[in-house]
Amino acid sequence: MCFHFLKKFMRSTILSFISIALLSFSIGCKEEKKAKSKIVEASEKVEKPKISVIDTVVVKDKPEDVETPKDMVWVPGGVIVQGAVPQDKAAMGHEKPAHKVAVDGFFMDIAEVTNSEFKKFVDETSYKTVAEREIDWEEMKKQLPEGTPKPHDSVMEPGSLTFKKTKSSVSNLYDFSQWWKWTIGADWKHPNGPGSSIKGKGNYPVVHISFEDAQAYCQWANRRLPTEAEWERAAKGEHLNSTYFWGDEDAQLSKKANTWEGEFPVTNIKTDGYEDRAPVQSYPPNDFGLYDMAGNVWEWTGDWYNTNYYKEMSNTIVKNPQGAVSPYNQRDPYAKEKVMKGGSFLCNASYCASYRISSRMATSLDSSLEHLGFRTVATANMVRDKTK
Ligand SMILES: [Ca+2]
Ligand SMILES: [Ca+2]
Repeated sequence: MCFHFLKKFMRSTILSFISIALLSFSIGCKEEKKAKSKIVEASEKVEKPKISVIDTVVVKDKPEDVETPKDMVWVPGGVIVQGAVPQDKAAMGHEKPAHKVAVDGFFMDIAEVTNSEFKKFVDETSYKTVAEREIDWEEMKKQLPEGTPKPHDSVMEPGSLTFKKTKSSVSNLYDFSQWWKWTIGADWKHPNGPGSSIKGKGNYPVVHISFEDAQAYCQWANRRLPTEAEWERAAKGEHLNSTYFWGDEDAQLSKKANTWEGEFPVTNIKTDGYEDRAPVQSYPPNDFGLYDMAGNVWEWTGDWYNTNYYKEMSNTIVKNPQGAVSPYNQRDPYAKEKVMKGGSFLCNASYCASYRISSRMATSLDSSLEHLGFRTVATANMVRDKTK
């Protein structure tokens, strides 16, 4: 196999495997504006959630018999409108239509899970993240068109996706391969690839975490990932009808969140103080005391990503919705993706503005990226069970 062919092959195969929700970038970004009609025409139906009750009686306040776990806060239950608010000009098609959901109160980590916290889990369990394992071709090919040939063994070594600034302006922001690089040796302990480290960065968010890795951590910690509805309820705080957790003013962004400032992906002017990840809690919290619900790193939710889900939800009020029953992305029928929320240090107004509350992206289950982490939640019952 000649080098040129291999290189091309790596791009088409490895990158689509890792899928970065590239789709998501395109869905979440400019291309979406052109593709609204296609989404409306999508033919695949979402199965109706089993719990489609019109029951809006929720657990609002923290039960008195349960102590708030360390480094968590109680997110009060309520009926909220999930999805784009009318004044949000950057809202994408898959954030619409907005629809009411009823969510019971729950506990949530005040911050993204940090390197120190993840290290404790790994030290106790010897867990190996997906990015640290050889690529499983049998799993990989399930997310690729039938007949896709197996890549050379040299590109099946453990690795993850890292971000590299471009040297000059990018005219085609759809082509993510210009700034995302498959990097052998990149993982949570080497977030920028071989030679980088997390030494002295215990209070930074852990990244290069796949969905499976996040779930394994949750199981160890007796927690779970939030649903998308829970995450959005938590992010809103008392700002129930705002674009951002602080209101609708763009001008406050630099003081409120770690995002990309300047021309993406070539110049970062760092008005917010950070070019890539920032230590957790570097910016003010939202109304509920939750930090970095906008920016810093994207956060996994437990919900399947299905491009038709919001449309199916528009005429009912579901209590504690668990997301779509099955994954579906009309742009990539092979993808099995979960929803992630909050945006990251790479989000920019010219591109995704994904630090907005209703913003969402999709990432395939086995993907890991240097801007994707997570935080955990627990119900009152989960905390009770743990303290028994
Ligand atoms: Ca920044
Ligand atoms: Ca975040």
